[in-house]
Amino acid sequence: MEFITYEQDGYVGIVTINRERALNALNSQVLEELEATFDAIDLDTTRAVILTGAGEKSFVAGADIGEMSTLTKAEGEAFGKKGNDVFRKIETFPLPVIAAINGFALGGGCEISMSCDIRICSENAVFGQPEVGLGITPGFGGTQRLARLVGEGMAKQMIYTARNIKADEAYRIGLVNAVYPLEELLPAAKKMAVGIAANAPIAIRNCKKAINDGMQVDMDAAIVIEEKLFGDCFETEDQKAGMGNFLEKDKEKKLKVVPFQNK
Ligand code: CO8
Repeated sequence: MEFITYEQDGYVGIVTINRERALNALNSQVLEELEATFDAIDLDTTRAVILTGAGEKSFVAGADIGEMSTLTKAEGEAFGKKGNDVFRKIETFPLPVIAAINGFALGGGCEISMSCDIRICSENAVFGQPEVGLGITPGFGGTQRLARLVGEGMAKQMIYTARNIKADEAYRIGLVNAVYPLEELLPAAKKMAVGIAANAPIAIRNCKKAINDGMQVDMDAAIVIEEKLFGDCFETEDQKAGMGNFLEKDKEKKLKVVPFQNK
């Protein structure tokens, strides 16, 4: 891998986009390496993933403008699909993914953060969808996920004006859950990931699926999705251990890692 580094810290996987000389902009190779990295994450020994960018200035400064500048209509659509496929993989990844946004999150950078489950950022983070200034639409899910996250009116304002917003405004509109001094961002992301990892892994996976799938359908269908995934937790070692620990008053007992494939 040239542009992605992966590190495993206990139950937590840390994926870093590492193309600092281009502010971690996403070209085809970065997207391919990102996909291969997520494909290789061991679902039996990992319980949460952090996605961040290398350096102190940028999370991801967007899709690579140089690479996009000469695309034909068909190639543009194919490039959009390439990004969308990877981002959808992250969005539907069985484990929670926390975006630790350490600087610029513009265009495809804002979009990849929105495919993660949880976004936290540093004080120097800048968010925006500058695409219309470049003569294109947000093409890695921005027209869809931003409206779902911050509401249609605010999403339209950000996309039509192409105006960047700072961390405090991103926090105010609910685009990020918390803002930290830069040096505290990764420790905060790790602390959150470790907290998630201490809970029952099958239950966490089912919660992610229930929320993701339920948000796409009406409430009658959504609660059926929840019922199925709730029922699915029973008879698992997670459920037996989780409730057993409570009933035995043994809160210190760690929940066993259950192989994902055998759930
Ligand atoms: N693509 C390629 N290279 C980039 C990008 C990018 N998105 N962003 C920064 N770089 C490169 C610069 O070209 C520069 O390279 P070099 O040193 O070789 O000249 C290097 O990174 C450092 O950048 P700057 O010198 O510009 O650094 P500054 O601190 O002066 O400015 C900014 C930082 C404000 C972030 C500035 O670099 C910038 O405006 N970057 C572009 C931001 C942007 O517009 N992003 C959106 C791109 S469009 C997009 O993401 C669409 C997604 C959907 C695609 C769908 C496909 C069909």
